[in-house]
Amino acid sequence: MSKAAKKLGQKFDSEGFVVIRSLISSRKISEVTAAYDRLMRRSQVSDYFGPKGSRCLKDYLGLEPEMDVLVDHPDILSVTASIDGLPALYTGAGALWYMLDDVPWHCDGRPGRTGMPIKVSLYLDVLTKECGAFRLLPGSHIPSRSMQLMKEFGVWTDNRPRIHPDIPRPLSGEVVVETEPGDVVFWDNRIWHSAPRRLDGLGRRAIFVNYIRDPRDDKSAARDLRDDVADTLRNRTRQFIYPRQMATEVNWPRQRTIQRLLELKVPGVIETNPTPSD
Ligand SMILES: O=C(O)CCC(=O)C(=O)O
Repeated sequence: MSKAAKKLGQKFDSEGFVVIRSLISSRKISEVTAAYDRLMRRSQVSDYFGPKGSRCLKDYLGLEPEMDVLVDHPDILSVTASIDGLPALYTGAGALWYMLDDVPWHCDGRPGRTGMPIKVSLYLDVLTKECGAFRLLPGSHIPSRSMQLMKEFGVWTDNRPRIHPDIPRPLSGEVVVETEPGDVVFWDNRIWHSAPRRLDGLGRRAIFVNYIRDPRDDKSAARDLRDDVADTLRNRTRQFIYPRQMATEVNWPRQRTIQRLLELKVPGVIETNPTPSD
């Protein structure tokens, strides 16, 4: 592993995130943005983060080739390989969001959970400190710190862990991640994070893609990966990660991921019956 990759992995492990500037070319971002705008016509209003009419689309693969290639983008996978030594595995989780609500401070899942999640965010607009930029608390992905935060400042809201609204903002130690289209944020999904809505009344156009580090020969981590995917699929309309069409395309990073997921006996890797075209 190169020195730069080692440094990146160390930063990710200690702080819980890395930002790679201009990882996706501006040409690709224009194509992805056009695909996003078309896809979001199928999105539904979601009150998951609040009542302001944010929109979300979960099962979006297989509808727009430009969006499909993003989950197996070689540059994204190569950053995950720098973090971990092996490319991370796409789990079928993630979503497209048009976020009109403030995303409150929270962590995804139970504070203190173990696991090896890497979440990727791509924001399709310029997001600044004053207008919609992502926030996180470095180091708060570490299970003991996460549990401590929950104990000191947390509250369960609708069964979800959040920082109590009475704790003064900005939080001590929070980092604001300003981004431009093409920048990619890699973050440990256990980290505590938030994002304010934009001030101009428009939504934050965001793409989130979830991966898990390759469990190698750790049997218990492989079981966690299978459970994680099974959980994701249970909450989806579709019961598979890759639509059949995507699984048959010549795309080496994708074929490698599929092969590895099958080896690990992950459920629902490929669609068994193709979706009728609509
Ligand atoms: O809107 C964002 O940037 C963060 C979204 C979020 O909280 C999540 O994906 O869990």
